[in-house]
Amino acid sequence: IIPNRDNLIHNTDFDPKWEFPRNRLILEKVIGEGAFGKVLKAQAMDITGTKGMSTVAVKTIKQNAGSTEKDDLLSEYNLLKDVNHPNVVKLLGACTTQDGPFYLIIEFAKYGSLKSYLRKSRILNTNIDGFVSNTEHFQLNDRMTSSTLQIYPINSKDILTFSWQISKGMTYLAELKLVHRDLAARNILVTKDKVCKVSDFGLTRDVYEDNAYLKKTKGRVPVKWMAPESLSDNIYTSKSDIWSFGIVLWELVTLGTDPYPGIDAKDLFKLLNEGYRMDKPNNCSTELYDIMNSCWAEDPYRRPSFKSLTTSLEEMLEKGN
Ligand code: ACK
Repeated sequence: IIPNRDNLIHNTDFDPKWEFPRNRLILEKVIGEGAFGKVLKAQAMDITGTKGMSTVAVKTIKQNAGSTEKDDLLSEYNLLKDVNHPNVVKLLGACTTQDGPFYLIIEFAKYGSLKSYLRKSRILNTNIDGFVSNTEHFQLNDRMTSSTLQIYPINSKDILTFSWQISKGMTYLAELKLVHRDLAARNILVTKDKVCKVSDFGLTRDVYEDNAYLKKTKGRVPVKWMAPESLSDNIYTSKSDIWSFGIVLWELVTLGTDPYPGIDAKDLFKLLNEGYRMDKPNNCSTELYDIMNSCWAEDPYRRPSFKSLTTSLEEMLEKGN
């Protein structure tokens, strides 16, 4: 189906390789909603060579969104075209014709974000002595009742496996010289096979030359995941992604607790400068805590690379600890 010619005039986002006709997309329901963006569950007919209907996720922006949000989604689209890795979310297509809103079509992750998956697992983990340090109340929503989804208690091997998968996805991105800038459990998806995929590339930027992206204006800033040099000088590199990965490890071990509990985001920079770091969570091995701490080295050059982290996590998995 060739989109109406009139809709293509001035449409610089149109890319025949990825364009998907709107009339082959059936939107089902909203599965995530932010201030400016929305994620919907949908069915797509005959998408990327798959015959028949496939369940997909559609990302779009709300009417009240400004140009920054639209630009972020478009930059996510352009970036996803060039990535292909089992631990990075897959682009399936996009609807860019001007007879409707911009839709980014990505693979559907049955278990949603890693953050919500970890928190749901708590219901089943609370009886395991000492496993959950923080038993905040959390309810399953209608999309994920325990009868429709098999959520199992998470053990330390699962935590290592998830960490290893995320590290592999990030190794791939770092090799492509891509800096994610918003690596956090909320931006990692868990598929039906319980595979973690790095997602939400709205803030990702290509980095050239000195591997640093200097953010011009203060936008949305995920302070508790940010490296000190990002907080002070807006410097983002794969080494600042490593810092965020350390926070993700902490989120994993604590089954989705918000980092730096009880600490106000505005006080964090000073504390970090004074050398403050989060303590070892109760159920965390010294080995894994050493890894997260190495990600939080003040000097970016003293932090490990994703490649070496992948190897360390792999060795820990082999040893079975
Ligand atoms: O944790 P969740 O249920 O899973 O809530 C968030 C919400 O949308 C906002 O990001 C969910 N979400 C985002 N992308 C996808 C996807 N590709 N497949 C399934 N759920 C998704 C996420």
